[in-house]
Amino acid sequence: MMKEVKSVEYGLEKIFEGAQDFLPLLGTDYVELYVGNAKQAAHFYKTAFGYQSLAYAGLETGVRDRASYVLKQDKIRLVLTTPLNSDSPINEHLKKHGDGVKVAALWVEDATSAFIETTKRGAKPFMEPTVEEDEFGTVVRSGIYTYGETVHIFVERKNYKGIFLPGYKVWESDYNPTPTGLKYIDHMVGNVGWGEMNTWVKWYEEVMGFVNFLSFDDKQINTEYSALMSKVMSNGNGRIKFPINEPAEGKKKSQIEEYLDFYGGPGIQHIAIATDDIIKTVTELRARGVEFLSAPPHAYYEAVPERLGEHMNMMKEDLSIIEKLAIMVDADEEGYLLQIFTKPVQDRPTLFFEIIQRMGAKGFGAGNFKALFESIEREQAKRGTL
Ligand code: TYF
Ligand code: FE
Repeated sequence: MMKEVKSVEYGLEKIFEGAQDFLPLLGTDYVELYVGNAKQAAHFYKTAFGYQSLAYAGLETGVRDRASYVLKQDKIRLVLTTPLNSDSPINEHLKKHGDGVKVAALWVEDATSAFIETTKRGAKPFMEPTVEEDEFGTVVRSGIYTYGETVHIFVERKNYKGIFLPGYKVWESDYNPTPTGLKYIDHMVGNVGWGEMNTWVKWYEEVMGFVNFLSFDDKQINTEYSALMSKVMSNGNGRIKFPINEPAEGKKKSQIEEYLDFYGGPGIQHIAIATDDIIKTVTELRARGVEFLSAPPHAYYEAVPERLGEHMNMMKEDLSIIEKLAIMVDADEEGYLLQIFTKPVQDRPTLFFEIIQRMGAKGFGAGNFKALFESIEREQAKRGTL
Protein backbone atom coordinates (compact mmCIF):
# COMPACT_ATOMS: atom_id res chain seq x y z
CA MET A 1 0.00 0.00 0.00
CA MET A 2 1.37 3.39 -0.96
CA LYS A 3 2.28 5.60 1.94
CA GLU A 4 3.21 9.23 2.13
CA VAL A 5 6.86 9.71 2.95
CA LYS A 6 7.64 13.00 4.50
CA SER A 7 11.06 14.03 3.31
CA VAL A 8 10.61 17.14 5.41
CA GLU A 9 8.43 17.71 8.44
CA TYR A 10 5.04 19.32 8.06
CA GLY A 11 4.85 22.78 9.60
CA LEU A 12 5.22 24.90 6.52
CA GLU A 13 6.66 27.99 8.21
CA LYS A 14 9.63 26.04 9.42
CA ILE A 15 10.43 24.17 6.23
CA PHE A 16 10.10 27.15 4.01
CA GLU A 17 11.98 29.64 6.13
CA GLY A 18 14.65 31.24 4.01
CA ALA A 19 13.68 29.21 0.96
CA GLN A 20 13.16 30.91 -2.33
CA ASP A 21 14.33 34.38 -1.37
CA PHE A 22 15.40 34.93 -4.96
CA LEU A 23 12.00 34.12 -6.49
CA PRO A 24 9.03 35.36 -4.45
CA LEU A 25 5.81 34.00 -5.99
CA LEU A 26 2.48 35.64 -5.25
CA GLY A 27 0.32 32.87 -6.73
CA THR A 28 -0.77 31.22 -9.97
CA ASP A 29 -1.56 33.89 -12.55
CA TYR A 30 -3.11 31.87 -15.36
CA VAL A 31 -2.93 28.54 -17.19
CA GLU A 32 -2.80 28.56 -20.98
CA LEU A 33 -3.79 25.58 -23.11
CA TYR A 34 -2.94 25.25 -26.79
CA VAL A 35 -5.99 23.71 -28.44
CA GLY A 36 -7.17 22.80 -31.94
CA ASN A 37 -10.29 24.95 -31.75
CA ALA A 38 -10.28 27.61 -29.04
CA LYS A 39 -13.80 28.80 -29.76
CA GLN A 40 -15.26 25.36 -29.13
CA ALA A 41 -12.94 24.63 -26.20
CA ALA A 42 -14.09 27.88 -24.55
CA HIS A 43 -17.69 26.81 -25.01
CA PHE A 44 -16.90 23.45 -23.41
CA TYR A 45 -15.18 24.96 -20.38
CA LYS A 46 -18.02 27.46 -19.90
CA THR A 47 -20.80 24.92 -20.33
CA ALA A 48 -19.30 21.94 -18.55
CA PHE A 49 -17.19 23.58 -15.82
CA GLY A 50 -19.02 26.87 -15.30
CA TYR A 51 -16.23 29.26 -16.31
CA GLN A 52 -17.16 32.83 -17.20
CA SER A 53 -16.08 34.78 -20.28
CA LEU A 54 -13.40 37.31 -19.35
CA ALA A 55 -11.21 38.46 -22.26
CA TYR A 56 -10.42 37.81 -25.89
CA ALA A 57 -7.60 38.46 -28.35
CA GLY A 58 -7.71 37.58 -32.04
CA LEU A 59 -8.44 39.02 -35.47
CA GLU A 60 -10.94 41.51 -34.00
CA THR A 61 -8.26 42.94 -31.71
CA GLY A 62 -5.54 43.10 -34.33
CA VAL A 63 -3.88 39.77 -33.51
CA ARG A 64 -3.33 37.95 -36.82
CA ASP A 65 -1.70 34.65 -35.91
CA ARG A 66 -3.76 33.29 -33.03
CA ALA A 67 -7.03 33.54 -31.10
CA SER A 68 -7.09 33.41 -27.29
CA TYR A 69 -10.16 33.14 -25.08
CA VAL A 70 -9.71 33.91 -21.39
CA LEU A 71 -12.10 32.29 -18.92
CA LYS A 72 -12.45 32.95 -15.23
CA GLN A 73 -13.96 31.26 -12.21
CA ASP A 74 -13.19 32.74 -8.80
CA LYS A 75 -9.35 32.91 -8.72
CA ILE A 76 -8.79 30.66 -11.74
CA ARG A 77 -7.89 32.10 -15.15
CA LEU A 78 -7.82 29.71 -18.08
CA VAL A 79 -6.53 30.84 -21.49
CA LEU A 80 -7.44 28.80 -24.58
CA THR A 81 -5.25 29.57 -27.57
CA THR A 82 -5.36 28.28 -31.15
CA PRO A 83 -3.26 29.18 -34.21
CA LEU A 84 -4.94 31.04 -37.10
CA ASN A 85 -2.56 30.02 -39.87
CA SER A 86 -0.22 27.22 -40.81
CA ASP A 87 2.94 29.27 -40.14
CA SER A 88 2.29 29.54 -36.43
CA PRO A 89 4.69 27.54 -34.23
CA ILE A 90 1.64 26.63 -32.15
CA ASN A 91 0.85 24.10 -34.89
CA GLU A 92 4.05 22.19 -34.11
CA HIS A 93 3.00 22.03 -30.48
CA LEU A 94 -0.48 20.80 -31.40
CA LYS A 95 0.80 18.26 -33.87
CA LYS A 96 3.12 16.78 -31.29
CA HIS A 97 1.07 17.05 -28.09
CA GLY A 98 -2.56 17.54 -29.08
CA ASP A 99 -4.55 19.86 -26.81
CA GLY A 100 -2.63 20.50 -23.61
CA VAL A 101 -1.12 22.94 -21.15
CA LYS A 102 1.59 25.15 -22.64
CA VAL A 103 1.89 27.75 -19.87
CA ALA A 104 1.67 27.61 -16.08
CA ALA A 105 1.98 31.34 -15.40
CA LEU A 106 3.12 32.59 -12.02
CA TRP A 107 2.34 35.98 -10.53
CA VAL A 108 5.52 37.74 -9.38
CA GLU A 109 6.55 41.15 -8.13
CA ASP A 110 9.46 41.41 -10.54
CA ALA A 111 9.41 39.46 -13.81
CA THR A 112 12.82 40.77 -14.87
CA SER A 113 14.49 39.57 -11.70
CA ALA A 114 12.58 36.25 -11.91
CA PHE A 115 14.04 35.74 -15.40
CA ILE A 116 17.58 36.74 -14.40
CA GLU A 117 17.61 34.64 -11.21
CA THR A 118 16.19 31.48 -12.81
CA THR A 119 18.22 31.59 -16.04
CA LYS A 120 21.35 32.27 -13.97
CA ARG A 121 20.56 29.00 -12.15
CA GLY A 122 20.23 27.08 -15.40
CA ALA A 123 16.69 27.64 -16.70
CA LYS A 124 16.31 27.60 -20.49
CA PRO A 125 14.80 30.93 -21.61
CA PHE A 126 11.41 30.97 -23.34
CA MET A 127 10.64 34.70 -23.32
CA GLU A 128 12.99 37.58 -22.47
CA PRO A 129 11.49 40.14 -20.07
CA THR A 130 8.94 42.00 -22.20
CA VAL A 131 7.06 45.19 -21.31
CA GLU A 132 3.44 45.22 -22.49
CA GLU A 133 1.40 48.39 -22.26
CA ASP A 134 -2.01 49.79 -23.01
CA GLU A 135 -4.26 52.55 -21.65
CA PHE A 136 -4.89 50.45 -18.51
CA GLY A 137 -1.27 50.19 -17.48
CA THR A 138 1.84 48.09 -17.81
CA VAL A 139 2.60 44.40 -17.42
CA VAL A 140 6.05 42.82 -17.63
CA ARG A 141 6.30 39.16 -18.57
CA SER A 142 9.19 36.75 -18.97
CA GLY A 143 9.32 32.98 -19.33
CA ILE A 144 11.40 29.86 -18.92
CA TYR A 145 11.04 26.26 -20.04
CA THR A 146 10.31 23.53 -17.51
CA TYR A 147 9.84 19.82 -18.46
CA GLY A 148 9.10 19.01 -22.10
CA GLU A 149 7.81 22.02 -24.00
CA THR A 150 5.91 23.33 -21.00
CA VAL A 151 6.80 26.81 -19.80
CA HIS A 152 6.48 29.01 -16.73
CA ILE A 153 5.70 32.61 -17.57
CA PHE A 154 6.36 35.17 -14.84
CA VAL A 155 3.74 37.92 -14.77
CA GLU A 156 4.45 41.25 -13.09
CA ARG A 157 1.23 43.21 -13.01
CA LYS A 158 2.44 46.48 -11.47
CA ASN A 159 -0.87 48.29 -11.05
CA TYR A 160 -2.39 46.99 -14.24
CA LYS A 161 -6.10 47.84 -14.36
CA GLY A 162 -7.07 46.10 -17.62
CA ILE A 163 -9.22 43.00 -17.93
CA PHE A 164 -6.34 40.51 -18.37
CA LEU A 165 -3.21 41.55 -20.26
CA PRO A 166 -2.49 44.38 -22.72
CA GLY A 167 -3.80 43.37 -26.16
CA TYR A 168 -6.92 41.69 -24.79
CA LYS A 169 -10.40 43.19 -24.93
CA VAL A 170 -13.27 42.52 -22.57
CA TRP A 171 -15.22 39.50 -23.78
CA GLU A 172 -18.85 40.17 -23.18
CA SER A 173 -20.96 37.14 -23.89
CA ASP A 174 -24.69 36.63 -23.69
CA TYR A 175 -24.03 33.05 -22.69
CA ASN A 176 -23.11 32.88 -19.02
CA PRO A 177 -23.61 29.46 -17.38
CA THR A 178 -23.54 29.63 -13.59
CA PRO A 179 -20.27 28.76 -11.81
CA THR A 180 -19.84 25.27 -10.33
CA GLY A 181 -17.92 26.33 -7.23
CA LEU A 182 -14.36 26.00 -8.58
CA LYS A 183 -12.17 28.32 -6.49
CA TYR A 184 -8.46 28.13 -7.18
CA ILE A 185 -5.73 25.84 -8.49
CA ASP A 186 -4.52 23.59 -5.67
CA HIS A 187 -1.72 21.90 -7.62
CA MET A 188 -0.55 21.09 -11.13
CA VAL A 189 1.10 17.75 -11.79
CA GLY A 190 3.74 17.03 -14.41
CA ASN A 191 4.66 13.67 -15.92
CA VAL A 192 8.29 13.23 -16.86
CA GLY A 193 10.21 10.38 -18.50
CA TRP A 194 11.88 7.31 -17.05
CA GLY A 195 14.64 8.28 -14.63
CA GLU A 196 13.94 12.01 -15.00
CA MET A 197 11.99 12.75 -11.83
CA ASN A 198 14.99 13.55 -9.68
CA THR A 199 16.46 15.77 -12.37
CA TRP A 200 13.29 17.87 -12.27
CA VAL A 201 13.11 17.76 -8.48
CA LYS A 202 16.62 19.21 -8.47
CA TRP A 203 15.62 21.71 -11.15
CA TYR A 204 12.73 23.00 -9.03
CA GLU A 205 15.02 23.16 -6.01
CA GLU A 206 17.92 24.89 -7.69
CA VAL A 207 16.27 27.00 -10.37
CA MET A 208 13.03 27.93 -8.60
CA GLY A 209 14.04 27.60 -4.92
CA PHE A 210 11.25 25.07 -4.27
CA VAL A 211 11.38 22.35 -1.61
CA ASN A 212 10.45 18.67 -1.84
CA PHE A 213 7.37 18.63 0.35
CA LEU A 214 6.20 15.00 0.02
CA SER A 215 7.37 11.88 -1.81
CA PHE A 216 5.57 8.76 -2.96
CA ASP A 217 7.86 5.88 -3.72
CA ASP A 218 7.07 2.91 -5.97
CA LYS A 219 8.92 0.60 -3.58
CA GLN A 220 6.06 1.04 -1.19
CA ILE A 221 3.46 -0.04 -3.71
CA ASN A 222 4.81 -3.31 -5.05
CA THR A 223 1.44 -4.32 -6.36
CA GLU A 224 0.07 -4.80 -9.82
CA TYR A 225 -1.26 -1.25 -9.82
CA SER A 226 0.12 1.43 -12.10
CA ALA A 227 3.66 1.76 -10.94
CA LEU A 228 4.81 5.33 -10.56
CA MET A 229 6.85 7.56 -8.34
CA SER A 230 5.82 11.04 -7.33
CA LYS A 231 7.47 13.97 -5.55
CA VAL A 232 5.65 17.12 -4.57
CA MET A 233 7.58 20.36 -5.04
CA SER A 234 6.36 23.48 -3.27
CA ASN A 235 7.38 27.10 -3.26
CA GLY A 236 8.28 29.02 -0.09
CA ASN A 237 4.81 30.16 0.92
CA GLY A 238 3.22 26.77 0.08
CA ARG A 239 0.82 28.35 -2.42
CA ILE A 240 2.37 26.76 -5.49
CA LYS A 241 2.58 22.97 -5.54
CA PHE A 242 3.95 21.04 -8.50
CA PRO A 243 4.03 17.26 -8.00
CA ILE A 244 6.20 15.42 -10.52
CA ASN A 245 5.45 11.83 -11.60
CA GLU A 246 7.76 9.33 -13.21
CA PRO A 247 6.69 5.92 -14.52
CA ALA A 248 8.04 2.85 -12.75
CA GLU A 249 8.38 -0.74 -13.85
CA GLY A 250 5.28 -2.71 -12.85
CA LYS A 251 3.27 -5.69 -13.98
CA LYS A 252 1.19 -3.48 -16.18
CA LYS A 253 1.93 -0.44 -18.29
CA SER A 254 2.14 2.64 -16.12
CA GLN A 255 -0.51 5.31 -16.67
CA ILE A 256 2.44 7.73 -16.76
CA GLU A 257 3.92 5.87 -19.70
CA GLU A 258 0.57 5.97 -21.48
CA TYR A 259 0.56 9.74 -21.02
CA LEU A 260 4.13 10.12 -22.30
CA ASP A 261 3.32 8.02 -25.37
CA PHE A 262 0.28 10.07 -26.29
CA TYR A 263 1.56 13.50 -25.27
CA GLY A 264 4.81 12.84 -27.07
CA GLY A 265 6.92 13.52 -23.99
CA PRO A 266 6.70 15.23 -20.60
CA GLY A 267 3.92 17.66 -19.81
CA ILE A 268 1.17 18.60 -17.41
CA GLN A 269 -0.94 15.57 -16.48
CA HIS A 270 -3.58 17.05 -14.21
CA ILE A 271 -4.76 20.31 -12.74
CA ALA A 272 -6.33 20.02 -9.29
CA ILE A 273 -8.98 22.61 -8.58
CA ALA A 274 -10.22 23.40 -5.09
CA THR A 275 -13.85 23.72 -4.11
CA ASP A 276 -15.32 24.22 -0.66
CA ASP A 277 -18.41 22.13 -1.44
CA ILE A 278 -17.39 19.11 -3.49
CA ILE A 279 -20.84 17.51 -3.31
CA LYS A 280 -22.44 20.55 -4.89
CA THR A 281 -19.59 21.01 -7.40
CA VAL A 282 -19.53 17.38 -8.56
CA THR A 283 -23.34 17.20 -8.75
CA GLU A 284 -23.27 20.28 -11.00
CA LEU A 285 -20.38 19.03 -13.13
CA ARG A 286 -22.05 15.67 -13.67
CA ALA A 287 -25.31 17.37 -14.66
CA ARG A 288 -23.35 19.35 -17.25
CA GLY A 289 -21.77 16.27 -18.78
CA VAL A 290 -18.32 16.17 -17.16
CA GLU A 291 -17.15 12.55 -17.12
CA PHE A 292 -15.41 11.20 -14.03
CA LEU A 293 -13.47 8.02 -13.40
CA SER A 294 -15.67 5.20 -12.17
CA ALA A 295 -16.29 4.76 -8.45
CA PRO A 296 -14.18 2.49 -6.28
CA PRO A 297 -15.98 -0.68 -5.13
CA HIS A 298 -18.41 -0.51 -2.19
CA ALA A 299 -15.79 -2.07 0.09
CA TYR A 300 -13.72 1.10 -0.38
CA TYR A 301 -16.53 3.14 1.20
CA GLU A 302 -17.04 0.63 3.97
CA ALA A 303 -13.38 1.18 4.90
CA VAL A 304 -13.66 4.99 5.04
CA PRO A 305 -14.37 5.25 8.81
CA GLU A 306 -11.29 3.16 9.52
CA ARG A 307 -9.14 5.19 7.14
CA LEU A 308 -10.31 8.49 8.59
CA GLY A 309 -9.96 7.42 12.22
CA GLU A 310 -10.41 10.40 14.51
CA HIS A 311 -11.23 12.65 11.53
CA MET A 312 -14.41 10.66 10.89
CA ASN A 313 -16.16 12.61 13.65
CA MET A 314 -15.32 15.84 11.83
CA MET A 315 -16.74 14.66 8.56
CA LYS A 316 -19.99 16.37 7.83
CA GLU A 317 -20.55 15.00 4.33
CA ASP A 318 -22.98 12.10 3.94
CA LEU A 319 -20.99 8.99 3.00
CA SER A 320 -23.80 7.53 0.88
CA ILE A 321 -23.92 10.70 -1.25
CA ILE A 322 -20.14 10.67 -1.54
CA GLU A 323 -20.30 7.09 -2.77
CA LYS A 324 -23.10 7.84 -5.22
CA LEU A 325 -21.00 10.65 -6.72
CA ALA A 326 -17.84 8.43 -6.76
CA ILE A 327 -15.91 10.95 -4.64
CA MET A 328 -12.91 9.55 -2.72
CA VAL A 329 -11.94 10.34 0.87
CA ASP A 330 -8.56 10.27 2.58
CA ALA A 331 -7.01 11.68 5.74
CA ASP A 332 -3.60 12.62 7.11
CA GLU A 333 -2.42 13.92 10.49
CA GLU A 334 -4.04 17.28 9.99
CA GLY A 335 -7.44 16.48 8.61
CA TYR A 336 -9.24 14.84 5.71
CA LEU A 337 -9.76 15.55 2.04
CA LEU A 338 -12.30 14.70 -0.62
CA GLN A 339 -11.22 14.30 -4.23
CA ILE A 340 -12.38 13.03 -7.62
CA PHE A 341 -10.77 12.81 -11.05
CA THR A 342 -12.25 13.47 -14.48
CA LYS A 343 -11.55 11.29 -17.46
CA PRO A 344 -9.12 12.89 -19.94
CA VAL A 345 -10.76 16.02 -21.40
CA GLN A 346 -9.55 15.42 -24.98
CA ASP A 347 -9.24 12.36 -27.21
CA ARG A 348 -5.64 11.67 -26.33
CA PRO A 349 -5.43 10.10 -22.85
CA THR A 350 -3.41 13.05 -21.52
CA LEU A 351 -4.70 16.04 -19.50
CA PHE A 352 -7.41 15.56 -16.88
CA PHE A 353 -8.76 17.50 -13.92
CA GLU A 354 -9.02 16.76 -10.21
CA ILE A 355 -11.60 18.38 -7.96
CA ILE A 356 -10.41 18.58 -4.35
CA GLN A 357 -11.88 19.77 -1.08
CA ARG A 358 -9.33 20.02 1.73
CA MET A 359 -10.68 19.74 5.26
CA GLY A 360 -7.35 20.37 6.94
CA ALA A 361 -5.40 17.66 5.11
CA LYS A 362 -2.26 18.84 3.32
CA GLY A 363 -1.49 15.54 1.55
CA PHE A 364 -2.48 14.30 -1.88
CA GLY A 365 -4.75 11.38 -1.04
CA ALA A 366 -2.13 8.61 -0.81
CA GLY A 367 -4.74 6.40 0.84
CA ASN A 368 -6.77 6.68 -2.38
CA PHE A 369 -3.97 5.82 -4.78
CA LYS A 370 -4.83 2.12 -4.97
CA ALA A 371 -8.52 2.75 -5.74
CA LEU A 372 -7.64 5.62 -8.07
CA PHE A 373 -5.05 3.69 -10.04
CA GLU A 374 -7.42 0.73 -10.42
CA SER A 375 -10.02 3.10 -11.77
CA ILE A 376 -7.49 4.61 -14.21
CA GLU A 377 -6.52 1.09 -15.24
CA ARG A 378 -10.12 0.23 -16.06
CA GLU A 379 -9.97 3.11 -18.55
CA GLN A 380 -6.54 2.04 -19.84
CA ALA A 381 -7.92 -1.47 -20.41
CA LYS A 382 -10.73 -0.03 -22.59
CA ARG A 383 -8.11 1.88 -24.57
CA GLY A 384 -5.91 -1.17 -24.99
CA THR A 385 -2.96 0.62 -23.36
CA LEU A 386 -2.55 -1.42 -20.21
O1 TYF B 1 -1.65 14.85 -7.34
C1 TYF B 1 -1.63 13.78 -6.78
O2 TYF B 1 -0.60 13.32 -6.32
C2 TYF B 1 -2.92 13.03 -6.60
C3 TYF B 1 -2.87 11.60 -6.96
O3 TYF B 1 -1.09 9.77 -11.89
C4 TYF B 1 -2.40 11.20 -8.29
O4 TYF B 1 -3.91 13.69 -7.28
C5 TYF B 1 -1.10 10.80 -8.45
C6 TYF B 1 -0.67 10.32 -9.66
C7 TYF B 1 -1.54 10.24 -10.72
C8 TYF B 1 -2.84 10.65 -10.59
C9 TYF B 1 -3.26 11.14 -9.37
FE1 FE C 1 -3.57 15.64 -7.72
